[in-house]
Amino acid sequence: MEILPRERPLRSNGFVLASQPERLGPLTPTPPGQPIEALREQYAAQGYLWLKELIDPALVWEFRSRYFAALAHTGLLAAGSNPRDGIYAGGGEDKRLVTAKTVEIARWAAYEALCLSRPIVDFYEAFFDAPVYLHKRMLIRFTRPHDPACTGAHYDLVYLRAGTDELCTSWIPLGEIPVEMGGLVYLEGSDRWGRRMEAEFALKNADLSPEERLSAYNRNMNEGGWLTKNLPELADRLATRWLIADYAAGDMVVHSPYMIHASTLNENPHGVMRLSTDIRFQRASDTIDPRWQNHWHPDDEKKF
Ligand SMILES: O=C(O)CCC(=O)C(=O)O
Repeated sequence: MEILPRERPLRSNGFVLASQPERLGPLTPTPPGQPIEALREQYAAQGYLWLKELIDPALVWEFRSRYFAALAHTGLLAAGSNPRDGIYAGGGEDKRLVTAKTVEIARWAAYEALCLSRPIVDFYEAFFDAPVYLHKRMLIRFTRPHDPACTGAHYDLVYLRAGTDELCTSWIPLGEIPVEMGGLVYLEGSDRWGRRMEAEFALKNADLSPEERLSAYNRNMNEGGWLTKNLPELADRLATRWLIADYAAGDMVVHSPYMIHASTLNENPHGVMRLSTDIRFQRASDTIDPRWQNHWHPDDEKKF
């Protein structure tokens, strides 16, 4: 993917991502059919794998249709639009109904079945060389166009400190998510910095109570466990690039719990909502963070 000068600069939480080549670059795709040893090496070197064409796109589109159809009664979708397209009505949805329905969807067997579809489980069993566990707390997010709140820069272990660090997040686009629709962006080389930061936090947290030491919100962390919302400043400070991608239905990105990532603004001009899920896998025999052993609920953030 060539990073051409952009007509509209990428934005995140009100900050503009610098577009010069030393601060913005392409995420490296991994084509299908690579031997597992090569995938492990690439993951260790990059902190992520962008697995192309892993999942049957028809399954992904079917789930996207079902997801938005289930939310149609809330007023979220543009009148007369096809749920598969996920076109935002532009406002006026009943937020209470939206929350109730998304809590229900997080418990759907059909959602879990998608997350446990054969190619995903096969990949992880080969990658970990062991039977795997899917964390029960699975997140599925839709992003309204021009919603200014984007995911801030963070690494996932901040929320998962009570279990093994040998775990992976799968970030799965549920539909097409071109750069302009605000998919995940990854900070190049940041698995290394994430490990260093976590070691520093561990030292700073040493005198806290065991419960507080695990907390993403303790006095040594920023609000919400995020490192910052200022993505351009972080890339400058670490002299590195944000890596961007046009994600397709059927892709799955696997990232390490130390890899720093964030999201950008969904600027789709036709009102198309971004839909994605992020789920976590580890060896079934390793310690599991108990806070992740229940279905997602909007109030469960308090546990972290
Ligand atoms: O989808 C997003 O905006 C955030 C996802 C995320 O933080 C993750 O996959 O760990």
